[in-house]
Amino acid sequence: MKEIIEKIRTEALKAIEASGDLDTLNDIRVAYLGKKGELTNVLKSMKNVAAEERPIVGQMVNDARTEIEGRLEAMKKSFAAKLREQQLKSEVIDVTLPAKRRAIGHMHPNTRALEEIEDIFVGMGYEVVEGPEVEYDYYNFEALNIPANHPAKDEQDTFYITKDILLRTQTSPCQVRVMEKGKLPIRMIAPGRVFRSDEVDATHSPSFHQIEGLVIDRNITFADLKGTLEQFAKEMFGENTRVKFRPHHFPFTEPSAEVDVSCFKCGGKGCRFCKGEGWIEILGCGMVHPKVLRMSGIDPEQYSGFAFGLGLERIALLKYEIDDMRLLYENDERFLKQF
Ligand code: 2NL
Repeated sequence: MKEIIEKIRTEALKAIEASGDLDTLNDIRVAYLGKKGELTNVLKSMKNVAAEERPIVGQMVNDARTEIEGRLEAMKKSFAAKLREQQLKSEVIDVTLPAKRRAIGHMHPNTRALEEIEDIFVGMGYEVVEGPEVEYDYYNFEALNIPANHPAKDEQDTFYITKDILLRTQTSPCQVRVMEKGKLPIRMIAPGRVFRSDEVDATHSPSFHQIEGLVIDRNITFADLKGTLEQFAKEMFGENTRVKFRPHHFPFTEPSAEVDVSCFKCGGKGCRFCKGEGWIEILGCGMVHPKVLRMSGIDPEQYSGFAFGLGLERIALLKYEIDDMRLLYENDERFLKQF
């Protein structure tokens, strides 16, 4: 009997030393110490042992059991320690590594140009007024003296929604709505998105932005228009900027003009930037046509006014020296962050 117990003890201890993981340790516990385990079986066969031997055998079984349990526990602890060590190694975090940079939003060149232009006109006492992008044909064309057969009304240039409703092709409808209200004098700019059925290229897009200006009061003359736009050009492009008014035609103004500024790169000598011209076109303008005033309920005998319109993208491209309008619509962060 003693030999059997001794054999079980050495076998169990050998198995424990040879085991490689917690599962095997558990199997060993069941095989030797479990209800049907080998040591337990020894106790069950005590009846075959002589009575005076029983305490000694019992003591041996208990000692073997205690020893095996001790080794199992020690082994378990060493496995847990090894596992922890592995985890610490594999999950190590280098807290000195630089953090990942999160891309944050950036001011768009259009917004920057818009805010500069707004600041200049607000500084001259103008109000900023916005209006709907979906408009009546009346406000977009009729009220601006653009008759039904005018080429600007061509369906190829305008996005019509119904016969009478369209996407505005300019922000003038916003100004017409203000004139209709009849509160005079008016000193306003109308910035906003406009739409034209254009193919996309370096200088065209079906959706772009315009800023129109309108001043109506008694005794407003072309001199007021010239002075205002000259002041604007100097504030926008630098105090040495000169302006040139070239006669032009718009249905809603009479007389009308296009305005060039002296090239702010070469000062007017002619360079690559102004294509050797020395001048760069920036806007169109004129004295509000008497018919336009009358249609909106303003008496052209009492009041006169001037108006102008400029393309925001065009100004942004010029001012920030961007050579392709498409860059303004892609919102590539690598492009935007340069402004
Ligand atoms: C251009 C020219 C212009 C206007 C817009 C206007 C508005 C009213 C009455 C009269 Cl309510 N005129 N706007 C006047 C002259 C020119 O825009 O080349 N825009 C891109």
